[in-house]
Amino acid sequence: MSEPALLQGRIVAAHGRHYSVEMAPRGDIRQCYTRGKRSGLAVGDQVRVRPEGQEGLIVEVLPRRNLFYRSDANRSKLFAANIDQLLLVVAPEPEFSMDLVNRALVAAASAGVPVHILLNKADLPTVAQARQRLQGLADLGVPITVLSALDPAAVRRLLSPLLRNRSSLLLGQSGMGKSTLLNALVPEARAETGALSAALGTGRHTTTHTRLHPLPQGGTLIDSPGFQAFGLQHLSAHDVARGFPELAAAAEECRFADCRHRHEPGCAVRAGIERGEIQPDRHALYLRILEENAAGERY
Ligand SMILES: Nc1nc2c(ncn2[C@@H]2O[C@H](COP(=O)(O)OP(=O)(O)O)[C@@H](O)[C@H]2O)c(=O)[nH]1
Ligand SMILES: [Mg+2]
Ligand SMILES: [Zn+2]
Repeated sequence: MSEPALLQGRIVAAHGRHYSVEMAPRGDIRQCYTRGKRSGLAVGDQVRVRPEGQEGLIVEVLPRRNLFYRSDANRSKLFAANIDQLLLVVAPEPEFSMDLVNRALVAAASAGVPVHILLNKADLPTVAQARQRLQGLADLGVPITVLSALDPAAVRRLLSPLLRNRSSLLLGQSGMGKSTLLNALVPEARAETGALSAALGTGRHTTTHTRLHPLPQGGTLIDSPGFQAFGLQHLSAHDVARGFPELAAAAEECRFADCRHRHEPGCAVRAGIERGEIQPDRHALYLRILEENAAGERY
């Protein structure tokens, strides 16, 4: 008996070890799974599938352009593979965490993925303050678009050129408006939106799965669940440094080549902070990530 031919497709949704795969070339969706304990597949992955009835077994993942993920001491959370850009969604209310934004920037830098910040809820008066909090990142060259997901026509006008023919990952804390933005761009997605329920933060309306949506103008948009933590345990000290290009640039002038920019004499990074050229919160986060990662290695 001959084996059925392998099919190829792209993972468009992930639920544990079950994946929805959009099959080439017709675009029909097939429910697929992996054998044994194998996980580590992400939305956006190109895979080869052995058909088994209506379902399929994923037997191979094709090489990735990139893989964007976070990792704590014990486990990794894969966000998406093969993306062209990260759309990092922040909002004034609930107040976004600068720490999480900076961590996402570090993960993106090490995955080689460009980031565009979307400051949502521009209709709220507190948006000016939120924009001010982002000025330091704007100064570092991170593009920022201010918009309101409640105005779908404006969202489409502002974002269409950015999204066309690219694969974009929407990422952000819960409540920032990712699903509302998705609905403005892909009305058929009908993503559930809503305030987080106060009790235990277990919102009925929160997105629980990562899902890829084709865009009407060409390209894809990936919606992901919110996150409250963003570990970077998978990054080496060198990778972490790449996420802080302004520190790396100053570090060329440190007296010691192996300067860790803590209390060493002749540290150009600390001098830059004193002159107001380097943001102290970014430097503090850099040290904190290195400390976390060093502690994680001991587990
Ligand atoms: N005022 C205002 N509220 C918004 C805007 N975008 C989303 N929201 C609200 O913010 C809440 C969270 O939105 P949702 O899209 O579910 O956020 P997600 O958790 O990031 O997917 C919902 O109550 C939305 O109606 C906006 O531009 N302005
Ligand atoms: Mg959502
Ligand atoms: Zn130094």
